[in-house]
Amino acid sequence: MDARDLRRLMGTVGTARGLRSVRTAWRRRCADAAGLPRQGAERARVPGAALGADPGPGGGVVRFARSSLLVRVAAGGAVFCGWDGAGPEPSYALGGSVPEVDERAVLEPDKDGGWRVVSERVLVVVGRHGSVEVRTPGGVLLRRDLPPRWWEPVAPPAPGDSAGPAAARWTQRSEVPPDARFFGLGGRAAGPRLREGTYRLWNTDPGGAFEPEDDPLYITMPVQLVVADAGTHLAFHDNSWDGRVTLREGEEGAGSGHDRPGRCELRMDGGPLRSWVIVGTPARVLHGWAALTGAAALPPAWALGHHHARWGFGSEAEVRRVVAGYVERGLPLSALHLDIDHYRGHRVFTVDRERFPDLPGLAAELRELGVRLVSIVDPAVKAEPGLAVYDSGAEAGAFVRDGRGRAVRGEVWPGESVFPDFTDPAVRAWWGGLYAERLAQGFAGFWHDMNEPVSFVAFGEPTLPRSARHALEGRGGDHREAHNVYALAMARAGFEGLRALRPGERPFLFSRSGWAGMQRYGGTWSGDVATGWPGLRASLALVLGLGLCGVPYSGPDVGGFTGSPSPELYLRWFQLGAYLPLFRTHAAYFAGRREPWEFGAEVLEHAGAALWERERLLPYFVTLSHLARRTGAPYVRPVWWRSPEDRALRDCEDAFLLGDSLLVAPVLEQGTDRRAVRLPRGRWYDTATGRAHEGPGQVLLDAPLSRIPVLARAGSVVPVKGADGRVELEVWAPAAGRTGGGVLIPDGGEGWESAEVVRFTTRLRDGVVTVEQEGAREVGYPVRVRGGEGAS
Ligand code: NBV
Repeated sequence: MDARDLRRLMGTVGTARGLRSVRTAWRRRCADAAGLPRQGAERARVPGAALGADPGPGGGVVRFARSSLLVRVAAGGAVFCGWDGAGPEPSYALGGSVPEVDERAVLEPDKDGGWRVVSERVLVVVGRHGSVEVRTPGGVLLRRDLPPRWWEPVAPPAPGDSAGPAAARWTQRSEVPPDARFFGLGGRAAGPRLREGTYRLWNTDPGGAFEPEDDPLYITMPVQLVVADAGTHLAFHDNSWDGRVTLREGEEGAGSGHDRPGRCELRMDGGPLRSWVIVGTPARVLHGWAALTGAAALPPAWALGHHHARWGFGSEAEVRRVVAGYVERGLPLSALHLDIDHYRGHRVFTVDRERFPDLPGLAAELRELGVRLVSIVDPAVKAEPGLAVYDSGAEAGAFVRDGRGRAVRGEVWPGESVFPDFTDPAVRAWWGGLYAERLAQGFAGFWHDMNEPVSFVAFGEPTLPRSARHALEGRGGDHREAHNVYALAMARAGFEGLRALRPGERPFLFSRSGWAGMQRYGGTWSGDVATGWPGLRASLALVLGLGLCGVPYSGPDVGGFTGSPSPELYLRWFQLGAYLPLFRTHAAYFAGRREPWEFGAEVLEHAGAALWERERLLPYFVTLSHLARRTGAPYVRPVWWRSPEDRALRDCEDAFLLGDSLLVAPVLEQGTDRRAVRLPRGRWYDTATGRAHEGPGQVLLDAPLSRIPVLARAGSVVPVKGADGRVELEVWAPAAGRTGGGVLIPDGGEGWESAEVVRFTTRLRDGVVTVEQEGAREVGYPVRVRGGEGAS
């Protein structure tokens, strides 16, 4: 029993739930003891020597003494490697289609008995014993995978052993350039730069609120983004099993002047050994990743405004009071979220009619005020005959079962519960249909929670037994393989259900847990971040890290999930949140209030300013949401996005780029009214003062309580909402002799109509800033020129 177990156990001792969670933990242990293959003696296997190769489209198969390797370069330059017959499909990560191969890529013999695939974008060198190097076309090494090693059961399962053969574990070590930095692996609170250490690949509710050192969290992904002088690459191991990644940074000129490469070791408990590597600039890599795993869902425009949530609003009257608080103070509000307390006894797809007697009426009333209602949706269904969702699910055989065919029971908020098997297409269709009830209640958006999935246990892992059976799209398998894709498949069910129910509207959905490819269905949020300055820093780390894994839409619980932030901490969190895609205040019922007026007049004034600035930037945010969908570039990008070769920027974790035009430097420390800001190359204007600063370099900027430093790139065009509500262009003067530009993607807000990209170019001619709109004689929007006050 570890510290987390003990914490959990102590919290539930003596309660009915506590007793049930002891029972669930015990059941889970027994189920796994009986239902999982026994891990007997194992034998190590390596590929052995290369014997020959069979060229095929985009590459071919290299045959080794004890294995084979399929190497294939896709049309966009992504490299696929699959050992032991593994191909790209079946995959939960891919967006539904395997990319076409690069017909011009050819497999040819290399020196020393190895092979290589030569293509336009990348060179792949397969060593005689199974190492795989990915190099730039010019031959610069980006990544070297050493020959893999499998651990296989020596003996077949005993006759009558229903659990089947034990899985083959495998290990792969890789080397990267000595100066490389690692990012990604899903949502890691200690990031965005991943320090040396071991990171587990197993989606986990940390229980209680998490601190930066808590790991893993709700979203893990075997996706590494590696940034080095030699170039940037993304490596994805398409395998949803439990695993561990150990990272070690390299060192230049280590020991007797030799470089020590960065290292990464991946150990998986089972599943295929296959990977994709995408190389290029960060923008190209993320574009390639989106092409592989699917374009990000486009949130409706209202989802880019401010959201207010709370676990424990308690009643319709309380909801009205909070919304009125915003309205009376003239503060913009886009959405209000109802948590599990609005359900009847925490039962999903029900309403507590005593406390919420007329939800459709409330929804309509709020809609008049421009506020949408968003509903939490938990996957666990109370195991209660007579409950419509339970009955229809039981009849359809929708719930996850054990090896003996009985529905697996767990303990969640409504009590003893069962869990839909979202890896079954028929179950997804059934579940998707249930959102009709939510739509009828007036909800416009959906917030998936507890989908790691969580089942409370007094000891052991708070999830389903590893032996639980899953459909896995008809292939059949168990929870060891299904666990990490459970929430991804739930998001698919919700998204597809909503599309069918409301074909004219784009669904708004965000999910606590997920996996590679989850962006196809929606976004995510931080989960239960602990209130405190470290939690504020973790909030930014999560958004940046997830963005680099292809999930562009996310944001934290502003103010933190627990406790009561000081007015200063609340304000700094609010100011950061205003520049993140999901801008939502949220907290637990046992935490202090989070309304901006609860922290005194000064905080209200400054939080109000942040809210209005967000409102003003909405056309920019909408444009960024479209760009994320079209190009794979996250709204929130690390400062090294356009200059990954700048090593000082690679290590900068306390600021970010919002799109191409803005650099945001939040205050992450208490008692600060000035902060250092590291600038990428080029000229940047402090948007508060108009003063110009030249990058690369570091500047010290004022950060009074009233605002955080935000800089605009010289030459950029930022579409904003003017005083009359219409779009206007804020143009930041280009430096002398330079040009600049920007885009606007105007959007109706909720439907599927395709939006045209409007492109602008800016110039400084004879001291005058000019703007041109592509394909138009005149610029079709009011222009406001800023900056140009001279450099410092
Ligand atoms: O549904 C209650 C909470 C929710 O407010 C929070 O945002 C989720 O992350 N939920 C977790 C379950 C309870 C956690 C203690």
